[in-house]
Amino acid sequence: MKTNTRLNRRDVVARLLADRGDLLVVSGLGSATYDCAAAGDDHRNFYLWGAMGGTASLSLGLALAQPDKPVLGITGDGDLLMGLGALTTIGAQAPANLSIVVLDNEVYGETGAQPSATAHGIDLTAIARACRIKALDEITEMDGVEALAKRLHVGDGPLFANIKISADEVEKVLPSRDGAYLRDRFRAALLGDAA
Ligand SMILES: Cc1ncc(C[n+]2csc(CCOP(=O)(O)OP(=O)(O)O)c2C)c(N)n1
Repeated sequence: MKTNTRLNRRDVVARLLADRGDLLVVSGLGSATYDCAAAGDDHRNFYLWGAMGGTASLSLGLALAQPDKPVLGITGDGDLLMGLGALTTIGAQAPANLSIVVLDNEVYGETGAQPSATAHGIDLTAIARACRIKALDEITEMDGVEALAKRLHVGDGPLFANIKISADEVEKVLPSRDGAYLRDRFRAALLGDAA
């Protein structure tokens, strides 16, 4: 059923990570990181606390290094817009195991909700398609999130999805901010004794 209410970011991320299997997750600075932590901290989450614009490129590197594992880069529209060039490299390299998901609230929420380019109609889905990335139609309903959650594991990417979410502020859920710790536990979870 269609609704006029924007999706809640916590509901969206909780659904995407509910049956995560061996999904490796890179989350963008700020809100996307809080959402992933709220869904349940996991050693296979790599939280980007800084490096605005870096989520898509870091996810690409991880996907190329770990071609047998599904990789999800999940971030805000502001973060993706800052590193938009990464989409061209993702399209050129075409890692089948990579998905980039944008939580598009059309603002730079963390710094006071200044409107981003998507508030002015700039179409990230069209940009991803121009980069030869398999972009789903823009998602505005939980049914679409449900379908996306399954696609993350299929391995026929690179996949892109822009999800329109509410710009309402939600409670901050802060995981560790110790970069060395986050790196080491991620490596150990992924590589075991070889880490
Ligand atoms: C290079 C750089 N510029 C600016 C900032 C300040 N900053 C932190 S979060 C943020 C907004 C992020 O917006 P978005 O990715 O859309 O996430 P939202 O908080 O809206 O979910 C900004 C501008 C930063 N951390 N790094």
